[in-house]
Amino acid sequence: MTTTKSDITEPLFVGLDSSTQGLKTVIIDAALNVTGEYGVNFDEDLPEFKTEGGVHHDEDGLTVTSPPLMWVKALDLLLRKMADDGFPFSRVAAISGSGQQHGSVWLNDKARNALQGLKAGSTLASQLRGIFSLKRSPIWMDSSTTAQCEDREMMLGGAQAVAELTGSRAYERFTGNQIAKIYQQDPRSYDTTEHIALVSSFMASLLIGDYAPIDTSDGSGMNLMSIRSKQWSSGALDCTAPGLAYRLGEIAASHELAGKVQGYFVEEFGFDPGCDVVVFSGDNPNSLAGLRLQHTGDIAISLGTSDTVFGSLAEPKPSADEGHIFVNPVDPDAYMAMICYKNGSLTREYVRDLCSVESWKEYGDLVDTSPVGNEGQIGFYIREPEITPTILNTGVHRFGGNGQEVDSFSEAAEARAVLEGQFLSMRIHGSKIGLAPATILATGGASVDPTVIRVMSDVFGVPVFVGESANSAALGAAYRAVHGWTCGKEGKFIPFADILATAPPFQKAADPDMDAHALYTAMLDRYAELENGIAG
Ligand code: 5FX
Repeated sequence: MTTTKSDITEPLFVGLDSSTQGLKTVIIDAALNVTGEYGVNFDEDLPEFKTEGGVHHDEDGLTVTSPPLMWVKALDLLLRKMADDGFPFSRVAAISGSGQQHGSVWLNDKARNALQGLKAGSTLASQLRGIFSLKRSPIWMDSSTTAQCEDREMMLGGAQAVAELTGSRAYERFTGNQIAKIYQQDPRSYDTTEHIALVSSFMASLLIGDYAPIDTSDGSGMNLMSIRSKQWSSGALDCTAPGLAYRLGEIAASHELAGKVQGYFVEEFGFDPGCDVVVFSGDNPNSLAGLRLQHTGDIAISLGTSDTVFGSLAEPKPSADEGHIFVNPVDPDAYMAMICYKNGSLTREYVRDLCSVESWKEYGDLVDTSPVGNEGQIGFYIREPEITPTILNTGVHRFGGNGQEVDSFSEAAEARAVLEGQFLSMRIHGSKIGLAPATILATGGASVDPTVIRVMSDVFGVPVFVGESANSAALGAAYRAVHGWTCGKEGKFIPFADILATAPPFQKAADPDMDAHALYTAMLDRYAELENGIAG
């Protein structure tokens, strides 16, 4: 780790987020106040790439890619917007960033020289358009690599063995399986590739003018890295493609410094030459930092189109059946776990529409007319094929208090069943991957609803806090910029909690009713049994 020195008196810290649909930035000061935000939308601001939602879907319905040059142009445009707004680049002490997880950027043997030799006076894109050995970067929405996943699990001793080694069973979107597919189907492109970056490490590479390392946290989303040794696993590399360790390069802890911003940004935009670039990471790890989940037992439940449950944990407990374990992005000795549900807010809205209510307020009042535990009635609302656990049969399954399947519930029971079912499922599947909440931070649209928060708090038996999640990945990257910069300055690892000491606390929204919690605990086995039955 390089020691840093900065003469900047009122430092600013920049968090960049290269997400699927756009490139955003959140800027904070040393007291962690947000002082500015800027954004570029790929479809609207860069229409020449003809993306929809930032991506291209192939006709096979499985292959999904994005043009990596678009990400370069987006950085040009974003910095230009900031310059036009008079942004004080010279005050930036450190930058870190976030990238959509799993996506990869394939660079040819001209890339390193081009990155190192950038000249002020013309755009990044005009100088870097020739550096890609693949003009279409595979991204996380791609699901075309089932054959490669099957091979990986067979060669490494099964799904659970892959999960134990890399943190997750083989998933189609994970980078190793994407690399294996490209090596098998397009060996020429693989041969002409000198370096394979993640979206996160690629964006950092632009800033430092060299290949930036992949961080251990985003590296955990590749099915290639041992989550325990935090090094590439030779077994996992061997069943992917030859010569891969060289192409992937270095791995670094997420708080380490990747380098200084290169001269191009100093001359072109007025950055301080001492401005540090802290290693970039994935969007989910950055959200963990942005939501300040620094202690074991700090869990966030994000209630969005898809629901996500994630949090910090001390010991990894990988499971082939659900979720992912990543190395923790703010504590190199800890881990984070994450599970995702496809049936989130659209499913809750579907159930609300089944009940004759006009608003979420009326829906909440209706839920309150059915007792906690719903008199043993349990419902499964599978509008979309579910991934946690895998339930491919869509439909609604309702079970009466005696365990018999029934055709309908009263409206009040229906309204309550979807909420209780979703949180019971999160409790069961979260615990299988080691998530044991001490507190929950609820984010996303439905987190403003007091009834939702009450059921969540009672099911888990812990207090629930509420917080902002808009731009949590970019904000997390800005926090990590402060963290990495401080560690660099001190020449040692500083706990992330020390960095966040001045951040305003989240607001408590519910304390659990422990009698209700006991009732939910008593329902867990029956819920799991019924769920097994419908999962088949
Ligand atoms: C996580 O595993 C995912 O695939 C997504 O959340 C992407 O990171 C979105 F960018």
